[in-house]
Amino acid sequence: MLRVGVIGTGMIGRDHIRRMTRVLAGVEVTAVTDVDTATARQVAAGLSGATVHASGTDLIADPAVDAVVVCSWGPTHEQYVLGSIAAGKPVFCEKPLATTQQACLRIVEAEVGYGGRLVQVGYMRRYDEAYRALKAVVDTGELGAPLLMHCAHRNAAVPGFYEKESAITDTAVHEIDMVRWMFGEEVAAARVLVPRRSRNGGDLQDPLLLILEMAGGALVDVEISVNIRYGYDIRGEVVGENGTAALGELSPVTVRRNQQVVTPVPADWRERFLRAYDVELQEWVDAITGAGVPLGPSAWDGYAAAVVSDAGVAALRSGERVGVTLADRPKLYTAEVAA
Ligand code: NAD
Ligand code: ISE
Repeated sequence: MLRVGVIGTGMIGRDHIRRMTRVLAGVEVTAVTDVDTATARQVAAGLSGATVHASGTDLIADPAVDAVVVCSWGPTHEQYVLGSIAAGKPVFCEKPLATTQQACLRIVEAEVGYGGRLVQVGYMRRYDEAYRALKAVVDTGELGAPLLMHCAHRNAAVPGFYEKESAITDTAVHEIDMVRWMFGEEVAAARVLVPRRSRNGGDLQDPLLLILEMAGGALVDVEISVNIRYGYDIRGEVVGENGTAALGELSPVTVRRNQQVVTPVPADWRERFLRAYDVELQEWVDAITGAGVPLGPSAWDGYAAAVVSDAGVAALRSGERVGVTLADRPKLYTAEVAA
């Protein structure tokens, strides 16, 4: 049984605790912490015998914690991931790995210094049935070379702390990771086009159109709309030389009634990616309890996503095309996405 400590008991922290205690096998939550101590205590009250720690640092040091799950706000991730590496404990960190590429590189360097993989980043789309099916089609080569991918990432609404750049650093960062994985190559450059502003978004520039140039020449466009009200809608279509392939409609039911056809749209990411998060964390638990090494998105993937995300932010600010330059990839990550 893998004994996990969870840092951050907000929305996704509670959701991951629910799945680790009620859905997944081979894992128990033995410790929690949150700067909002009342929330952590409330969550622990629903668990059998979980310790509430005063800080993430205390939780990492707890001998009853074999592995750490970081679900606190992005700017706190670096500290807890570095702390886990220093303690030699596997750490699953929600995206983003850290909020700057420099911080991500420090994590990569710490892991390389440790001499083996300990870090996995929460890019759960790689575990989604629809994305996996889409990648399987692309990998057969039956579409020919991929030329374009059209994506839409639509949120019904976003929280108050969401800032101008969050559309790229917090939201489109999922597509940034996904296209590196989908095409097995790095992103070479980013551009951002700014359309007319939605009145639903207040001061935010919403929507945005992010254009990614892949190293192999394919172009990816990502519509990022984060106040679209009608629901949480994730789309993706690959255009190849001989055909196209798209994520399917995800609702298991369509209702025809009163001269209308109604297909439900998920409310948010918890509903849309429910199964993907389950598979992601179950595979992580199995890998850690098995060979002791995580197999999912690595610290290098987290770093690469941060560099592209920074390029996207620079492109948004300047209106220019911004190239992506990655550091040399350490040998520890050589089996990863080809440059
Ligand atoms: P949230 O605000 O609901 O929860 C974050 C929690 O972290 C809060 O309870 C806060 O008090 C706590 N916290 C902040 N600083 C802390 C610290 N130093 N130590 C301990 N606890 C601390 O936010 P959320 O929506 O749950 O997001 C948390 C993280 O998960 C973010 O990095 C976010 O990007 C990521 N996330 C990922 C997905 C996904 O689809 N993979 C979805 C939502 C959120
Ligand atoms: C949130 O943090 C997530 O990661 C969701 O998957 C994404 O859709 C949302 O835009 C982010 O704010």
